[in-house]
Amino acid sequence: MVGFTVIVCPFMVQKAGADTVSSKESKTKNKYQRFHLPQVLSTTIFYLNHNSNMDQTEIAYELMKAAVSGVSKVQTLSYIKNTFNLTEEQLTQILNLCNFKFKPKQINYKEIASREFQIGATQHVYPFTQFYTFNDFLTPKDCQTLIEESNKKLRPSTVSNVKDEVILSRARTSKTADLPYFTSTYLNEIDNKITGFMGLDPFTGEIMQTQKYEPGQFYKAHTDYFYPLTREYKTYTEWMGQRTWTFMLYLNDVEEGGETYFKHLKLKVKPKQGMAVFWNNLYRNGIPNLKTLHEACPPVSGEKYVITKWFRSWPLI
Ligand SMILES: O=C(O)CCC(=O)C(=O)O
Repeated sequence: MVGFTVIVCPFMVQKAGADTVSSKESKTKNKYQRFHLPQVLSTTIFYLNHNSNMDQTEIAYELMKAAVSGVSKVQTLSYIKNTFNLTEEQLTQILNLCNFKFKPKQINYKEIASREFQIGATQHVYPFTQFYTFNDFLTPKDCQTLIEESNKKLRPSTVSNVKDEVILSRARTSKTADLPYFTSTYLNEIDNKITGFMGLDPFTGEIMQTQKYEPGQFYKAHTDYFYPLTREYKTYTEWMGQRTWTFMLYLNDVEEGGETYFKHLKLKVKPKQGMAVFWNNLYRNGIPNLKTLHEACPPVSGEKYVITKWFRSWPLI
């Protein structure tokens, strides 16, 4: 268990071997790996635009990019309406152009949970909780490139709220950078690598984000899933549904501190450059798993950069 400070870990650690990858699973992975996401996005909009003028098409493309990034419906629509100064009617027309899928009647959470990862993935066994690590997922060079990319775009980190407004919180003092795959070939390659590794539908993935912590900065205990039966849940899950898997990647070693602490698993993960940590936020039946509650401890000395990519339960396109 290199790279971990385990306070008390009562459960076994298990390596996932190549022979555990079923042929059905491999086919699913290959099917998804064929996608080139920016291309799919522009092709989709191209075929939808035959009834619209160029301006509408461009606005619809902007809307679609925000939506597939994982931005909530309420924030996306208000951003598009205000930026392009649209009436309600124009907004509706443009939204219709995107031809988004509706929420499926049933979501197959068992299928989402049924991941078999490539050789080298280590499963940390806890009852009913899927938690894994993978060393050297990215090279030090890629980590450095992503740090440099992120440094150009940092903004204060925000927290979720009912209206999905930009809200800062004393519980989260880090900085965030958005890394959308449709803005560069390089980011698309990295994003594809993550999505291919997870074997999930690429359009269930939110865009990658970097979180940067300076000494003393933190993100207090939180869950990545949205709490069902709350107004906030409705806001964030109307498009793309509940968060399912979290894929997290440490971009640098941290001199001291900066661990990710899963209090209910009694597990403290020490950042290690290139190492991925990924877990299912839900039980296999789709019910949120409180044991995935975690916090980002403040670095004591040295900075910390981590990439997060969240997956959802259904795709819009
Ligand atoms: O930085 C970490 O260790 C955890 C990050 C995190 O929990 C988040 O961004 O949701």
